[in-house]
Amino acid sequence: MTAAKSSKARLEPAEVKAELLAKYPPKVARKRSKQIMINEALENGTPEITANVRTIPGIITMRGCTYAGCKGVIMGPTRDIVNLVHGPIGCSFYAWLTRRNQTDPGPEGPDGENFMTYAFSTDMQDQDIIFGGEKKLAAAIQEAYDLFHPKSIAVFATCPVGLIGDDIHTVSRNMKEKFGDCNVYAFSCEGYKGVSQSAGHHIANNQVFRHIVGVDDRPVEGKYKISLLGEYNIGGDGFEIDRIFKKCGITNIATFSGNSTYKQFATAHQADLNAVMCHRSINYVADMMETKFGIPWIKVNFIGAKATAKSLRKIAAYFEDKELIDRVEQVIAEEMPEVEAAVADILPRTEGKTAMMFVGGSRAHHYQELFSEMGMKTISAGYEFAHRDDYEGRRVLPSIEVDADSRNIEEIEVEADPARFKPRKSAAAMQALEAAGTVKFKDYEGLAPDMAAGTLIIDDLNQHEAETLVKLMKPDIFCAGIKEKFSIQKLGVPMKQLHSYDSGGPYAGFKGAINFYQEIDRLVNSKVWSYMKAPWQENPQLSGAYVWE
Ligand code: CFM
Repeated sequence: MTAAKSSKARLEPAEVKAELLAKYPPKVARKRSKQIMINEALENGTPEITANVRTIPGIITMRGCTYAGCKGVIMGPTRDIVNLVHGPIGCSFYAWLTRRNQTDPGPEGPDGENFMTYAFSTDMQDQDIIFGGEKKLAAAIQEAYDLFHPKSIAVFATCPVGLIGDDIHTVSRNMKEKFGDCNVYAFSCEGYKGVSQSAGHHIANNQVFRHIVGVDDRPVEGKYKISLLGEYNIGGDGFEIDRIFKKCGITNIATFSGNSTYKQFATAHQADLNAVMCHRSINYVADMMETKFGIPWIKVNFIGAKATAKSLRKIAAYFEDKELIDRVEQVIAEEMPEVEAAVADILPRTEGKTAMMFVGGSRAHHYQELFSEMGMKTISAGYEFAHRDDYEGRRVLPSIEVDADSRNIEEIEVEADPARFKPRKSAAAMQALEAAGTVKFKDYEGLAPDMAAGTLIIDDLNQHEAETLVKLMKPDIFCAGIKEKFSIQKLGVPMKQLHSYDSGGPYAGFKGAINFYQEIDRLVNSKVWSYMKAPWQENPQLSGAYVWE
């Protein structure tokens, strides 16, 4: 690349793609090429992207592991389940409260059950690896039970547990029977089980569905009962969404799993609608609940003020109740003026600026709503571990190849519950709602159709490509996670973590949108990172180039 070419105005997307691949050996370049897509609107959708495949060894991926997806993401935010990690202490320590998922002490007050601040681990040692760790696990479950008398204990397997073959499920079942008043179950979520944390989501979904959802039939009161699936209360997002639901008169029985409790999951089968926010992490539970209990699901998004209004309207339209429809309109009318005033304030400083976001399996899509409200364009985005349908829409599901890595993850066979299956709406009523265009069931369009033609969509971005991309396209802001943060800032570009939010939040809902506008305005208009000059830029210690083959 020559210096003259580094101006973002002159680089075509195909040239950027070629630059990203230029340093790879040919075989690696061929593989990566299929995960880098130049977006365009085709007659029947968008181009096909390769996703949810193994990262090529040697590449520094942004991804996490299966254990992270199960223990950290899905089960981490529930406050009154003891999460006991069977494995070496590091797996527990590094999964401990780094995601900024918040919780509310709940009706029991600040002394109520909240185990999130503890790191429970069996602290496996060499001798456990050699002689087996089942006895140690049983003792740890017993110790947690004696100390806290929790309603539930969840056991998580880390890599060595799978390698030595400890039977964590039998140990858990035996302890559950022994206690009688504590639900104990285990997750075979060894880090290596899948190609990313996505496999961990699936494993967690299966066990939550099998062991918790529907175990409590005590009735939950409420006129419009929903559950919110795939919202994890990072930076208090769930608090803001719950505030809005409450104002609308909507009862949120359970959030999976931000700010949640065991009882919420146990009673979630009583909802009349499942609203799915992060589809990637929780779609399995939504599908299984529909089959077993007859609860339909719709896709929602509470990231972005307009998206929030749209999602509320969808929920109201589903219930087909004038009182709720009017109430939702009233809430939107009350909330929007403050949002509009905030947009008017920041727009002159943010309009026309560019953003890139590479996050997980849904936020790289959802956050584009907030940026477009600020007049900012997303020039490149992608997921770490999403599947093709998250890019291209649910309609591609039948054409996704199931490879050995995916086949490795259990698919539960679910049937309608003989006593409790109750279709919430007739097939005709659901069709009528879809025909009216207000509600679409079990559907989502994916990230690609929402992005402009000529933008770059990149799956499983890595360290090398992130740096190259930023150097070539010079976005005004780059959004990703802690592993990317400092290398991007060293390139002189502001960086915002969209996993933990660094600090601050909420960014969901109406009040969250205002917080986000102000934070991004501050970041894209601060010049501080452009003053950065790394010492090696002036005084290089090494010179030369890599030569392949
Ligand atoms: Fe769903 Fe998430 Fe995400 Fe995710 Fe995650 Fe997360 Fe994420 Mo980090 S559940 S897929 S596994 S929205 S922890 S709250 S921010 S990568 S985009």
